[in-house]
Amino acid sequence: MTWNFSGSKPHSVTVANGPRGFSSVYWGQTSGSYSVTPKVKGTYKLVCLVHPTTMAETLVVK
Ligand SMILES: [Cu+2]
Repeated sequence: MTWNFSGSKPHSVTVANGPRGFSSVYWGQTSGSYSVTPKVKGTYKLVCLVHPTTMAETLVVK
């Protein structure tokens, strides 16, 4: 999985709940990318720590 950051506002991608934790830089990035290869199956609830109430997604690793 790769997330690309662009634009003027910083964002992060962080596991809020799931079988394993991972996170990009918690204060957010405005450029570049973050990659992770989840090796543990399960459901990962992801949030942007800069915008936790409006930016979230679910990743299911089978
Ligand atoms: Cu954000």
